[in-house]
Formats: sequence, structure tokens, C-alpha cells
Amino acid sequence: MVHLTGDEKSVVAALWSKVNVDEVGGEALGRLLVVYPWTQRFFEFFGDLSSPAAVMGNPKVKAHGKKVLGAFSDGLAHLDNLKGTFAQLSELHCDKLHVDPENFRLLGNVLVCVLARNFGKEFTPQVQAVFQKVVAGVATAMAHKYH
Ligand code: HEG
Repeated sequence: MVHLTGDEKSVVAALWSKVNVDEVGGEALGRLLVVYPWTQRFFEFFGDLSSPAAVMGNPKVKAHGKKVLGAFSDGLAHLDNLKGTFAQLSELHCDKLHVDPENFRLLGNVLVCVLARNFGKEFTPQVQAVFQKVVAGVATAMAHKYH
């Protein structure tokens, strides 16, 4: 569970209101596939993933990244109940998709890198600290229904 103070919640809301969820989602998923190439095995049906440029330009990567970050974004509205919010998705990733939950942590950290790149100076250590908590909380919630 993440425990965020009121101030920390405001930091999340303020930054997230400026995030282009559709674009950032594609960038984060694309970078996950480039940086940790073994994660590509879940997405073999996406077509050309043969180079970093192919991955980053792949329309299916962009579309799926948008979907994933959309769900992530919904979770930010329920920071006090991440486990409940992600319960169904956790079950789906465990039972049907067989995604190793370690990948949720990797994706969270890649997302932090993407935010740092996109926001530059605005992504202060304080903002990073709050986001690291949030991505850890989401990863834990996504892993919660694994058995
Ligand atoms: Mg997952 C499908 C969300 C990490 C692999 N993921 C989905 C879907 C959502 C989602 C909303 C669509 C579900 C549906 O169709 O009902 N994913 C989601 C979140 C996170 C995450 C919120 C982490 C925060 N997913 C993730 C990771 C991998 C992965 C790390 C693999 C490395 N997701 C995956 C695959 C599918 C989904 C293979 C099915 C894709 C498809 O069939 O089109």
C-alpha cells in the first residue's frame, strides 16, 4: 500500500494533470521493450520489434501503451485503494497473460524515466520521490492477485 500525505497527493495530481497519457504510455511501453528485450515475448503478435526505432514507431506498441497508461491513470484517482482498483487486471495478468510481476516494477521505473525526460527541471527529487512510491504501489497492486 502507498501512504501519501495530502501534500504528496497534490504533487501527483499537479504533475499528472500535465501528462499526455496517450503519448507517455506509448513511450514507456516502447522503452520497456527496448531496454528489457525479454519483455517482447508477450508482444510477439505486435509485428516489427526488430530495432529501437521499429519498437518506438510501432503503432500497436503506441496503442497498447495508451491502454496500459490509461488504466494506470485511473489508479491515480484511487491511491488509497490500489489493490481493489487493480484486482481484476492483476487476475488477468496472472491467470490469462502469465506476465511475470517483476515486469510491473520495470515498467514503473521506465515510466519514472519518461516523466523525468519529459518534465526536466520540474521533475525535482521531491516529485520523483512521490512518483517512485506511486509506481511501487501500482506494481504491488498489480502483483497482488498472483497465486
Ligand atoms: Mg498489461 C493487457 C494494464 C503492465 C502485458 N494490460 C492489458 C490491458 C490493460 C493493461 C488495461 C487490457 C486488458 C483487457 O483487454 O481487458 N498492464 C496494465 C497495467 C500495467 C500493465 C496497468 C502496469 C502498471 N502488461 C504490463 C506489463 C506487461 C503487460 C509489464 C508485459 C511485460 N498487458 C500485457 C499483455 C496484454 C495486456 C500481453 C494483452 C495484450 C493483448 O492481448 O492485446
